[in-house]
Amino acid sequence: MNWWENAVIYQIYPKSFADSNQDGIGDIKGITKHLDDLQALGVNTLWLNPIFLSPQVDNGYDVSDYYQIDPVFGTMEEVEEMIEEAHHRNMKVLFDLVLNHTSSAHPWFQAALTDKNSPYRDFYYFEDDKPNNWGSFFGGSVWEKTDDGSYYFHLFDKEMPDLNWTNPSVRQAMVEVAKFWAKKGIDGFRLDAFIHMAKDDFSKQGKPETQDIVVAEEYFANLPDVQMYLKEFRQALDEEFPNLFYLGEASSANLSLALDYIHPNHGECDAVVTFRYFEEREQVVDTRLPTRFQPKQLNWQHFAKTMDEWQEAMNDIGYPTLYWNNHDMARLISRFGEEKYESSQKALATLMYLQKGIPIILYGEELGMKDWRASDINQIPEDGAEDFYHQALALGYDKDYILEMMSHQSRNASRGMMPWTTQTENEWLGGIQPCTQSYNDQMKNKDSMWHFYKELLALKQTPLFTQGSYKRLSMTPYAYERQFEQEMADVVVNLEKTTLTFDIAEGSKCLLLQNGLKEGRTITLYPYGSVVIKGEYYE
Ligand code: TEU
Ligand code: CA
Repeated sequence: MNWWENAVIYQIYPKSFADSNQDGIGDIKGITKHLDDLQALGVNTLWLNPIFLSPQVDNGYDVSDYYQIDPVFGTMEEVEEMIEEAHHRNMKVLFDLVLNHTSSAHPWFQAALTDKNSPYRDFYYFEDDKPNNWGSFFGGSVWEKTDDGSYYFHLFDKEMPDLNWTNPSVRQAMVEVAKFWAKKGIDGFRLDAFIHMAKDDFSKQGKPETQDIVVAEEYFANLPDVQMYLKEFRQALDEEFPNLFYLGEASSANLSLALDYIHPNHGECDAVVTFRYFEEREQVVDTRLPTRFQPKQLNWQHFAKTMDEWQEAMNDIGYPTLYWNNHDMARLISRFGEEKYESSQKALATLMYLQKGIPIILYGEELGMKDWRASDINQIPEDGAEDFYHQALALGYDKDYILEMMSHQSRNASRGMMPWTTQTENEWLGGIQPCTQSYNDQMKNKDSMWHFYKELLALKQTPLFTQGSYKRLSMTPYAYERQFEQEMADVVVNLEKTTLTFDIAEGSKCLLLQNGLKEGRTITLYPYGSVVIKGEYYE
């Protein structure tokens, strides 16, 4: 069995996790200091968002040197110490590897930019004329004009030029980066935006009938060559580092592509993170305002159906990833069930993490952390934010109301400072972290979210809930069965506004009951109640 089949991953956004030197920004030493706390929670794998040298245009996803630690986070020695200390506690460490692009400050790009004959020119995509109308994920064209009149390609910010993976030297250079970190003891990589590594022919237009800029994903997401690059990348590492775990970020991959990416015979990723579970519905509060910064809600029916399809399809092949939150989306708890937020979060965690798959918990989720909130419009740098704000003010909305509404839709929504103590400083981000019960307070309270997560994760790490097969029992209530050898368990979660009752079989036992009541064999589940029942399996 591969070690990662039992992984319970904890995602750390380093800037917001723990600040050891009081400069207002989280750092490596802060992480090392809290390893015991994470071990006590029951997580066994850490994934850190990028910590490499970076101008921080996109919070570290713009790397200017893959071999150096950004001084804001600390030193190489501190990173080595963190890895060692994690390993002492039987915890694995995953780094975030940005393969698709570098920072424009990277020496490769600087060489490419200043000298057309430099061998690094071909590390990126340069064109004499603007070849198409493709749009960048961060707004505007993917093509940026340089001083000499040529254009270079960027899918994200203009300060994040895309690497040209058709160039063997690029592929080799990235293998070297991965080897360097594997030698430092890293246990695997989260492959950032890998689905974009291959691009289609630049002569194709987004929507041929228009000259408008179009985010034409069909030309730069999930193209077949992506799989070729992945295989080659992994093969180059496999011999020397056979136990590395590859967690691919495959945001827009559908189920069939995801199966391709993770199939054990393909030698690509071991698991992928898809964004497809979560379809959002707009909850427009005012039609006079653009929808971009207005509330969105999860489409539950879509979620329940999609999740079931992924669970079923991967049952015999591999492991889906299980998560509610990451740094690119608002925290679930601020999008759902806010009024009953404590019991709804417990119910949702039970539902999600006891399914088959690898849990990925975003730091602070175990404390019930809510979305960060801007206190000034200049803390929301997204395109169109200023306009929206002034339009809403002109319509008579209150400043705080507007900022709160907008914050949930900002890229920084889930990136607030971890509330270790009652003080939650947020210097790098500004704004405030709405006060959930702090870590310290939750330690003293046996009914706290933290204690609930600890219990849940302990359950998760038994073979029944890691290796067991999955079968959906019903969509409403959300109920499924896990089975492993002679053991089986049913997980039943009530997301309805009404109370449900049902009887459990003779001889079965209640492993976890939350927001419900057991009288004899009858279980009553209140809204957002959940129960885990363990029985024996008979064929
Ligand atoms: O995000 C990538 C990402 O979500 C896109 O690739 C996605 O496929 C696209 O928006 C289409 O839906 C990662 C990081 O998680 C994010 O924080 C970075 O900003 C980004 O890559 C660039 O490195
Ligand atoms: Ca610091």
